[in-house]
Amino acid sequence: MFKVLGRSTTDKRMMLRVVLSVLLPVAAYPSPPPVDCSDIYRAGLGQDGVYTIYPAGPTSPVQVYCEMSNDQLEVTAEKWTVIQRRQDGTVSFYRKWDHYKTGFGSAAGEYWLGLETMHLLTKTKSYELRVNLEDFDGQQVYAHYSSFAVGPETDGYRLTLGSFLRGAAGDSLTAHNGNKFTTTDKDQDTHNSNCARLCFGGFWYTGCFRANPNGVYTYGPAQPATGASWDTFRGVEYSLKYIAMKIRPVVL
Ligand SMILES: [Ca+2]
Repeated sequence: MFKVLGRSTTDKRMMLRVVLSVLLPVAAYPSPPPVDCSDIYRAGLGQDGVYTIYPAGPTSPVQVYCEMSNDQLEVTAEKWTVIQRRQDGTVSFYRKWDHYKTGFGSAAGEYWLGLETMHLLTKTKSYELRVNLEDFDGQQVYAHYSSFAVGPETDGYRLTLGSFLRGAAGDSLTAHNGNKFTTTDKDQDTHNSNCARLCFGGFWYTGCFRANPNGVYTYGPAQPATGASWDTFRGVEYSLKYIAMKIRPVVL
């Protein structure tokens, strides 16, 4: 029976919050503002799409794509925040340090969220990573990692990756663990030359890569190895149809 009389003040506040979350426009959140897509989902917004998050506080909005739907086997309140996506070649990823730092592209399409935002996100919560891939034959695979974090700019936005957990894509990212980020104008890789220039992207290059998600979008076979590739899926000389990197808080 739905009991109205005798409801405690706390209950009434809860009800008010639920009603407000339904009635208020998308931009109006209870404080603190959402930091990632999990927060947005908890605020009552459950559709996949573009939302605004505030990893650096209420005055610094960032547009992001949220994947809210669950996999069949994964029913969890933690939702995916897409940090990188390639799908049609409409956005150039051959960019300099400042662009990789602040982000570029469109959250509705191809984009890079930005190293500073990735750092702010991953320093406050523990995140896991999934990379979704598709080739031009329609094969869809993924690689799932137990954790993902990006260090501060003063340490070159170094990548700290957990273990490869599962996924038919195989593990092409562990080789990049512990590396600083390299762009055409900032060489922090272990190669004699600059891997961003050699491979036409920006990434946590080593000497140079096993995964090149930010390489050139070139529709399949790519020689030399400059495409958007994943070695353990189609090899380094194949540019994939779709690559997306996404993170969500780890359920403890
Ligand atoms: Ca180098």
